[in-house]
Amino acid sequence: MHLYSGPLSLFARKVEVALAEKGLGFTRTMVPFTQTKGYSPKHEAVLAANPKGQVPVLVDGDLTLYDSTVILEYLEDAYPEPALYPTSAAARGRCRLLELEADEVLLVPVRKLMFRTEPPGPDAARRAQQEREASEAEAVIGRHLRELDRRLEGREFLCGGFTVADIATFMIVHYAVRLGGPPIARLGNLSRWYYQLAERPAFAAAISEIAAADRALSHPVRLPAQ
Ligand SMILES: N[C@@H](CCC(=O)N[C@@H](CS)C(=O)NCC(=O)O)C(=O)O
Repeated sequence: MHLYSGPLSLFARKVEVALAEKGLGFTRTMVPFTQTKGYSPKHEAVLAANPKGQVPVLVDGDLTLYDSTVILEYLEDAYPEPALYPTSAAARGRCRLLELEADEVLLVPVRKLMFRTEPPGPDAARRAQQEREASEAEAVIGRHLRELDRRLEGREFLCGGFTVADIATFMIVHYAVRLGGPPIARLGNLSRWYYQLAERPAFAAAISEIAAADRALSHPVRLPAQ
């Protein structure tokens, strides 16, 4: 299998973690990314494979797929062991919804913090406006994190065993933390879950590569005390 990934793409990291958790080998192309130009100019193979021009793109033999959720579902169908989804229809539905909440709901306010890794431009008023919007977004993120903390009360994972819901939620929580979002230390259930996942080799590798990419590419973010 071959994966088109990005150094700071949380969606591509979801796929990398799923591949590693399933013990599947793959080769990888890291598409170019900078904090000033983003993914522009886009990688030709990604443009050819994905009308949205986004990573991740996975090639498995003569099959080419894009979108992390579609890719994770394919991996489960094609390589079922170890399973990354629960077995019952209801539990699978809940698990998919939690993945969607991470990828599409919590992403919205987390996006508002992403300017912090860009080099500060000369326009101080714009930066101040971005910081005001970021603090509104942080309030939304804080509420979402407290809800996750409640959901994890008495639970090791978000839906039964370890699933794609944990992978997607971990990635967006990790991005919120890395972008200077609300600290998770006082949320006992959430931080226990987060640090346990961070020790799994697939997650540890992703965290370490994201940190290396930040050192190489990103403006340093001042993180609040945890
Ligand atoms: N829903 C898609 C989102 C993919 C996505 O947003 N990819 C970003 C990197 S994290 C990208 O390639 N952005 C470039 C662009 O949108 O032009 C997925 O789950 O794969």
